[in-house]
Amino acid sequence: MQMNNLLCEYEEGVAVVTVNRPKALNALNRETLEELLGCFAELATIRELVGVIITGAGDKAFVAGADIAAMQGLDALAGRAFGLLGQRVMRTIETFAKPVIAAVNGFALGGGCELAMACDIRIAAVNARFGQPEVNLGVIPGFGGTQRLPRLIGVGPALELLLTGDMIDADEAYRLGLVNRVVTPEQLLPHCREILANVAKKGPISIKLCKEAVRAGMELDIDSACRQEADLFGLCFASADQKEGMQAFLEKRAAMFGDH
Ligand code: CO8
Repeated sequence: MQMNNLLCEYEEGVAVVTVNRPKALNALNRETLEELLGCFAELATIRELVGVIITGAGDKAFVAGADIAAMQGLDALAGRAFGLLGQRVMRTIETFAKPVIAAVNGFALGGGCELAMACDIRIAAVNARFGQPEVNLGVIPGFGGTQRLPRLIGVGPALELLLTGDMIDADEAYRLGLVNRVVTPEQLLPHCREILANVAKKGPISIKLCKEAVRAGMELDIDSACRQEADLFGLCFASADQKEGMQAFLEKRAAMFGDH
């Protein structure tokens, strides 16, 4: 697939998707969002894919938001359509069958923070900065930020970030639970790869169903979510992974799972 705004490298089970508009601090315009959809559709066809890492080109920004220049002239209908496109991208990532890690290497603002929040795991470099500065621009977050931020860090801290538009550093993002870990810029991609190398050793069916149980369950009431967990737990017993995983444990050897 020909892409003007993304780099997608695939090697040994790991895809690294880099938003590549460094002159605009990797801001998301319509074409970039459409390329993200296309890229994830292609990645979904790679059977051995263990997981995806999303990062930004250059050493300054992960993604500094939706593209303000591209949004400036939109009317209400076009603004809504742009928001819906961004939301579709975030949902595609959130419901992608394999784990997706955000390697946040600089500014993650507005749509960039929303992109990071749609990923399953967020690792930040020490120079990362997070924020939802939409109120500075006379708008509100439109790629799911008003929903994912309170779900991730709680309503009070989320509202403070959303209502002030203030930027926070990586340590504060860690303190709030917005990122899983803070590492040096040099460690960022190697650390994300290490996480996926660890995932690669696990049962591929369990990984897929575990993500599904959490992602779909978070939208349900506790009884329905637990019923769904029981269904997915049951499904594991129809897999070769469960037979191999439990047999290997009892035989005191490492499990040999199939392809991811
Ligand atoms: N969109 C377009 N261009 C951008 C963006 C952006 N979000 N961010 C940076 N750029 C461009 C700058 O215009 C500049 O371009 P040029 O060199 O041509 O002048 C270049 O990137 C470098 O930026 P700066 O010179 O500003 O770099 P600084 O180091 O001085 O500042 C900042 C870095 C603090 C990140 C600053 O660029 C900034 O504040 N950027 C905007 C951040 C922002 O407000 N993001 C939120 C955007 S709104 C959003 O994401 C809403 C999502 C939902 C939309 C729903 C649809 C309706």
